[in-house]
Amino acid sequence: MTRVKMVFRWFGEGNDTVPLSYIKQIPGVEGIVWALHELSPGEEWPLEKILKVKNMAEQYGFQIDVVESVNVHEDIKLGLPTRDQYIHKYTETIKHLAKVGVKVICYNFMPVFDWIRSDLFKELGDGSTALFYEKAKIESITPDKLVTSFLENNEFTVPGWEPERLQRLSELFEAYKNVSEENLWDNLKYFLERVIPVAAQHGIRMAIHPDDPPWPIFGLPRIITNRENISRLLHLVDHPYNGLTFCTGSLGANPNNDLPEMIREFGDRIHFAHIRNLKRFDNGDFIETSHRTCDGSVDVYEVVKAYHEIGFSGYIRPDHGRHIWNEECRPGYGLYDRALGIMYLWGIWDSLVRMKEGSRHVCTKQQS
Ligand code: CS2
Ligand code: MN
Repeated sequence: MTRVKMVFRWFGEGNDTVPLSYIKQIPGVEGIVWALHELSPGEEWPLEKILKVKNMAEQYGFQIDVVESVNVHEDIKLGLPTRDQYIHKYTETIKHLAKVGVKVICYNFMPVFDWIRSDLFKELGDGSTALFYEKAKIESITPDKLVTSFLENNEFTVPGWEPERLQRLSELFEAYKNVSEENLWDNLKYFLERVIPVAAQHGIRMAIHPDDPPWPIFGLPRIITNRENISRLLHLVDHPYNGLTFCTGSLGANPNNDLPEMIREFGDRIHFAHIRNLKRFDNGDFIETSHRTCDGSVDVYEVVKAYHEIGFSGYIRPDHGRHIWNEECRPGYGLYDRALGIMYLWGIWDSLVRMKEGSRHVCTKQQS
C-alpha cells in the first residue's frame, strides 16, 4: 500500500504563531519540519539544541525526520577558500542530526536570497491575503529597498531574509559580481561531492529546494529552475541520496515546467514534496492561492496523481498558504490555509488510494 508521510513546517517554540497542540489536530500530520532558526548559516548545530526540539515534538507524538533548512553559507556558494571550514561544519551538523534519527535535509543553493516576492500580504479580493510577485516592481526596485520594506512591515523574520544576513547585502552583491551560472554549478558540485558521502553514510537524504522564483533575480544566478537543470544536478553526484525537495510552488511559476511529468521522471530522487498552488498572469506576475486546482495555475490534482502513480512514500507538506480569517502569522505560514491545503491533498490522495485498492482500504490513521 502506498503511504505518504504528511508533515507540517513549524518554526520553533516562541518563533511560530502556531502551537504544536494545534498542529496535532490537523488530520494525518505525523511530523514537524523544523530547523534551528536562531543559528546563522554556517554554524554547527549543537546536539543539545537538536535534542530539545526532539523532546518538544515527542510530547505531541511528532517525528522530526525532516529538517528545513540547514542553510548553506554564502562562502560555499561563492566558492571562496573559506568554504572548506563551513562544509566541515555542515557535515558535523549532518552527523548530529543523524543521531536523533533525521532522514531528510532540505536546503537550497540560491545566492543571497531565499524566495523573493514583491508583496507579502497582497489582497486576493475575498478578504484574504497572500504572497505576490509583481514582475515590474521587482525589476524596478533595488534589493535593499525591497528588503527594507519587508523588515519594516513584518514583525516576523522570514527565513533567508534574516536582518544579520541582509546587513551585508551590498558586500554580497559585490562578491557575486564575478560568479556566473557555471561557477555556481561548480560550487554546488564541490559541496555535494563532500556532503553526499557523509549524508549517505549517516542515512540522511539531501533534498535541494528549487529556486523561487525559478529565474535569475537582481542579476544573481539561479540554477535549480527546470527539468534540464534538475537532471544536471542529479548527475553532478549521481547518488540516490543526492535528491530533491520538489516544490510545485517554486517550479510552477514557470509555465514551461511540466510538474506531473517531472515527478514521474525524478520520482525516486524526490525525498520531500512541497505542494502549493499559484496563479500566473500573462504579464509575468503570480500570486499564491489556495491549494485547490481551479483556484490557481498548478494542476494540484495531477501533481498528487503523479505521486500516487509512482508509489511515492516520502514526506509531503503543504507549502505556503494564504492568510485567512484574520490570522496573524508569518507570511505564507499560517495555520488555517495550510490545514485546509492538507485536507484537499488528503481528499485527492484517499480517493486515488481507494480507487486503486478498493473499498477494503479506508485510510491509514497516521498517528495516535
Ligand atoms: C520556502 C523556502 O518554498 C518554500 O518552502 O518557504 O523558504 C524554503 O524553505 C527554502 O528555500 C528551503 O531551503
Ligand atoms: Mn517550497
